[in-house]
Amino acid sequence: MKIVDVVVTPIAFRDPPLLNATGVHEPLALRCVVQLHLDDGTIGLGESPGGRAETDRLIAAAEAVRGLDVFATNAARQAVHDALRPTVPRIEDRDGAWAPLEVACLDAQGRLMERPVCDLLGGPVRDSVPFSGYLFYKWSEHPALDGRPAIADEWGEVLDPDGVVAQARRMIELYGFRSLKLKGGVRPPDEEVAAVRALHDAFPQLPLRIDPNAAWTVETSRHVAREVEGFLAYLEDPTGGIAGMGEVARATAVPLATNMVVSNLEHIRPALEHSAVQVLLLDHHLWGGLRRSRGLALFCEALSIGVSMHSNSHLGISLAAMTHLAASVPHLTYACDTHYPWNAPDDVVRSGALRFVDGSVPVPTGPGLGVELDHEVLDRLHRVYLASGRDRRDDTGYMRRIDPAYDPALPRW
Ligand code: GKR
Ligand code: MG
Repeated sequence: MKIVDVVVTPIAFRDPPLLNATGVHEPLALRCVVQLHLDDGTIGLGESPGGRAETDRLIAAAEAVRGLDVFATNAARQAVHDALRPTVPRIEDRDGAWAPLEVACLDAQGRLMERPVCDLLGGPVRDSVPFSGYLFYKWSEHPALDGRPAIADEWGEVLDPDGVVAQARRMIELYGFRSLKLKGGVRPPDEEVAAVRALHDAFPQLPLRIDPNAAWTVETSRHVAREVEGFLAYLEDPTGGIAGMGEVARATAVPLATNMVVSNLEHIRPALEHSAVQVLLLDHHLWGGLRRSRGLALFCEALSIGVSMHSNSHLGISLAAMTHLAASVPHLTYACDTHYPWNAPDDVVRSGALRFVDGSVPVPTGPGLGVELDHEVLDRLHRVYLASGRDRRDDTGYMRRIDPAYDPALPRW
């Protein structure tokens, strides 16, 4: 079965003002949707991070797979790398362009064989995949700017421990999450420790994690680790760099997790040498697709490194792919991250195939990813993208428009 065409559609969808260590989410998040057409009319879907550079790389990658057999994914990845290597030096960026194509190939293969993508990964080891409630400090609204009115959302302002607990309570009520992650690096570290402590007091049975995206020095990270030892499941990217993570790890029994210091194969050896990472977050968008991510999990299993999953603002094609992948990984030791609750109102997939039951997403059972594109929504989100004039994610630039003195330099504390 030949790939005869690949349609890449950049889209923009609503995102609340979620705070992180480098600024605040803009009113629109950017993604790309891939529709990969086979010669028999079958169409496979994929989703990737968006923006001008990402879209251009994806279009170039799509060109490289045109004419190839949809089952020849090893050769297709090679073709993408060969085509991009002269202009795209980072392997993560080349694999980032390949990843949504691999997902679309697997979706198309599954549709051809009338089997779920999970079956193409060896079949499920669980029927549903646990996700964690992803908590964020946030503003109550996107402030009025450029003559545009303020945009409020139903989640309100969250800037203190009580607000974090209230947000968690609502997330749990709506989705049934059985573990929680707080995006940190926003408030001074002792306030964030107070927030995770308040979460622990409110939900003593739930595993907790905090991720300040390297906003803390080694010393501050050690201090936080001492404060949370005993009740935190893991501490994610407390500080920057493999050596720094290693220094923190030596001082605490709390496992350190990362999606920042290990993001390609070259990082693995130094991470092991520094004993810097006890939990690795898979991300098929970064690591070149579902099959390579599954391979990474096997490697973690061999080395007794825990496995979780990273997320960024995303829609249902990605959620479906993440679910199929996680369902096929025996060594999934923590609930996966997902931003989906923040972005679900603008989903491009038809409702029905994806749902949360007690914090877990049942693996879609239809052929391929098991989700169908809503073409009306896709067209609308594409028009929103075009009208936005946006070409990249810029949390810092957006924050500086509201607070010109904002300094994104890390570590901050
Ligand atoms: O959405 O602000 C955010 C997160 O900080 C995201 O950009 C991170 O990539 O969730 C991610 C993480 O775990 O580091
Ligand atoms: Mg992280």
